[in-house]
Amino acid sequence: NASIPSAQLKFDFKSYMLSKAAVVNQALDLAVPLTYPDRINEAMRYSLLAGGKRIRPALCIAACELVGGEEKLALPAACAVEMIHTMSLIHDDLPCMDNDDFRRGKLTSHRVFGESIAILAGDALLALAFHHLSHSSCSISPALVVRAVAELARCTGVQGLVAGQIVDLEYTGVEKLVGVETLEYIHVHKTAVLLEAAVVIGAIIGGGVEEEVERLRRYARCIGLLFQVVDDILDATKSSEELGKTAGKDLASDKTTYPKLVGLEKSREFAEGLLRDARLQLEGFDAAKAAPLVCLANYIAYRQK
Ligand code: GRG
Repeated sequence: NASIPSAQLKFDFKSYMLSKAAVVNQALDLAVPLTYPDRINEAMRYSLLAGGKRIRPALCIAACELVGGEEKLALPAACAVEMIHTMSLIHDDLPCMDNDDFRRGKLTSHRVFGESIAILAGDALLALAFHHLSHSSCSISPALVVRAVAELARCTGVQGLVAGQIVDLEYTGVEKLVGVETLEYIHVHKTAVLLEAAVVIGAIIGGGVEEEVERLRRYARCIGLLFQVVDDILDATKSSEELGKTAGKDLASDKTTYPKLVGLEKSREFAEGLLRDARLQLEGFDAAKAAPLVCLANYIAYRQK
């Protein structure tokens, strides 16, 4: 711990995450009122308020605060990112994609509302995300809001989540392991881009200068890939008891993971390197203000699931 600044050691990460999640949950609740036509609003609310960890909104708000912006400035953007995340989960779970029955410990949207409503709930959340972001506080310059909208659009479409999903689908059911480059392409596009958008949009909305925004982009790229490498390591080191609970899902069989390609030791070294690089990007900032983002990177690296 000797190398960790005392401001970061003192920082209460758990309380920070709980307080950001509470603010975001309240704003998301207000963003989707139960108006006519009820069923689609119910479906949107069902997935949006299903209790995700709210990592992306926390990243967005933390980046905004780090460059000197207030929490409330970033709140619409933080909600917009979570709306995109939620819609991507709804579509990912569909029978034509991963065909999952459970998400966040609850039945998936299509299992509760049927496939048509689940697709439409995803579509509606996608549109609402941009609507919400474009209605950010009028104290933010319209030019910054447009930059944020462009950032979110890029990471959502064919340069982002959609690209990751399509390449992932191409290799689903293929027995051969994919190469490291393809695996990284899938991880970067399916997972890292949205974490990057969350951080970068927060920094833009908070009024960060170009150099700060780009430093935070590099931080986010590292933690985005780290998220998936750690996921792969956790999959590889799951106890046989835990594997039993997920029997029927293709955890151990056909999915390519970093440990399968390069071994557990090299995967761990890769993860450590990504965490180091992420933290390096934060070194130029005030240590106390950077504490939430340092702790978020540590959380992603050391989480147990
Ligand atoms: C975006 C137009 C558009 C379509 C969707 C289906 C699809 C294209 C993309 C799939 C994206 C996907 C499901 C990526 C996985 C992301 C991921 C790491 C999820 C888990 O994130 P956590 O742990 O989850 O933050 P919680 O539940 O806590 O929010």
